[in-house]
Amino acid sequence: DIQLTINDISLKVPEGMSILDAARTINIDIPTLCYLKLNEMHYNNNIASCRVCVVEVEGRRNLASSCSTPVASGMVVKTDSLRAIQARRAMVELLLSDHPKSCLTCAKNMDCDLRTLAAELGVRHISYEGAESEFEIDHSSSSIVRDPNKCIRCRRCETMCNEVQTVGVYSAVGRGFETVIKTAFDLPLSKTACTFCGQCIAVCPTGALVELDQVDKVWKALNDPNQFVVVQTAPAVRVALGEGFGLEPGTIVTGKMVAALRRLGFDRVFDTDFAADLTIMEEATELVHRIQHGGRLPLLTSCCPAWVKFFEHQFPDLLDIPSTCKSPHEMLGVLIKSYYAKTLGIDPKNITVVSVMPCVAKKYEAARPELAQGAETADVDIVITTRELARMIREASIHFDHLKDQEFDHPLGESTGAAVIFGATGGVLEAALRTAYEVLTGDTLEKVEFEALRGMDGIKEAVIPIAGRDYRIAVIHGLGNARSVLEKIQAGEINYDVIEIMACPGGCIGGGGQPYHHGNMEILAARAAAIYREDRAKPLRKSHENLAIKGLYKDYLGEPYGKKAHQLLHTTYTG
Ligand code: HC0
Ligand code: SF4
Repeated sequence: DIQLTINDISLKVPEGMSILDAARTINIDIPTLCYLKLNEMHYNNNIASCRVCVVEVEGRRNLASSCSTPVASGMVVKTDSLRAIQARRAMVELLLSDHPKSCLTCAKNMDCDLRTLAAELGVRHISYEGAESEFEIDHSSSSIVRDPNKCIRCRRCETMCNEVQTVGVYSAVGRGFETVIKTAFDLPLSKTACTFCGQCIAVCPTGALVELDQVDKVWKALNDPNQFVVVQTAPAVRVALGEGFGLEPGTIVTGKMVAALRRLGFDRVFDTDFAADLTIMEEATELVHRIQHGGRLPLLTSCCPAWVKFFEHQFPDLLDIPSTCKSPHEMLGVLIKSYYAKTLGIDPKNITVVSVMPCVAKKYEAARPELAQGAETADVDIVITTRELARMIREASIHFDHLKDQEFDHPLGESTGAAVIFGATGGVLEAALRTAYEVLTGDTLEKVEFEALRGMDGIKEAVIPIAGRDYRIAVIHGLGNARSVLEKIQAGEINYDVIEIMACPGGCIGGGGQPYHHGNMEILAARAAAIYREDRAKPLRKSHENLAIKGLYKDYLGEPYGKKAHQLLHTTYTG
């Protein structure tokens, strides 16, 4: 261990630790801006470019960046000297000198790390007059808006996209204050290999990367007397939406969310969880079908649109292995426009389906031609994120905290515990196993929890024996982890029967459209715990026990994986 002194406190820390981390062990906080470390994701942006974390080290002439300077024996550090504070303030002033002064109207407004830091450091004027840059704003995609003028060159997006997701959309060009973060050949995002996972948005400290805001489109539909507006909510939204109203991370707000959606004026409030149960019926039958007919294995889950776009770009030779199941919210959308429209006697053209998702890639997914224009109408018309829903609720001046719990509408609001766990990494396969076990053995599964599939490990594996056959299973989250496993499959080094892949670390609970975690990974853990609590509280915890699903097959769809199901619930991929 290394002994040093920070602000007159003597401490011992392991060799190699940074001054910043050492200070944090004794609850001394040093402000940071570009620095971000997310252990659970193996993400570390440590480029020391912003110099906001500078401290004084006795005997050194220059201030040291605490994030990148390792501790040394006998070191004497001052984190709060006037010189350090003034230097930090000067760095923030310099960043603000060429930053657009549109904070009042910026989408990141209350969530901006730069703005928070300026306030915390007491920046009261900007001494430097820098010309503001005039880059074009990239509106090319249906998921993400990129405003390079608000970029502060922290390179968090680059680290996330290149190292964690291994998509490699961004790179830094130039040096020092002249650095610009660009896409290859300066192409608009829609022309790159971007998967729209939105993880760059999740780590961007400013408004340089935000979701495409579709709140006004929803307001318009709600105010159109000719439109019957149906909303559905993803599993992960109910365990994160409360954070938008200051509730503790991990607070379950399902009932309040439903009440808020009714107050906003939606004609029906349905649950994507219903379609998650339906997905289990379709996907489990598809797996059994492949095994019985010598189809190609592994079967890959296909509910994550960023993951789908990733394999379409990166593994075009594997296009026949993903499940052909549409993602649950698309399934629910098409059922609302067909089955439910018929029940109501409404022309599907007069129905608007809005999905509330933890995800920004779902916006792009809903706009994919085969899901949006191939049919007479789109499966899903508008997708908003958890953050956008929180904004809508605030715009309507609803006191979220005071709402009384309400229930989803019938029948497309019925769901089991198996559906809600879709929101956490490992949940889709755990749900599938609960059903596969009972269908294949005819026995009752007493212990429904599959602990081996839970938790934040990037790649989890299990071998589960069912009815005399061993099922080899893998659960992966994060696109970099997915790439490494798929490359091994391509090379014939390993194989599985079925693999769940989610693009975002933690699964949907960590989606790019969720309230910002600002680097606090305990928030993801709290959301995951809430997902599993919600599952335990459900009277039914296996998808095939969902009575509304049974009714749907009986009255409308026929057999799982049958003709009508194929027509409505399955899709194709293009390389
Ligand atoms: Fe997910 Fe979904 S679980 S992708 O992770 O499958 O976004 O929450 O809604 O569609 O159900 C996201 C979350 C969903 C879908 C479901 C799946
Ligand atoms: Fe990379 Fe995902 Fe951001 Fe696209 S959305 S640039 S894939 S991190």
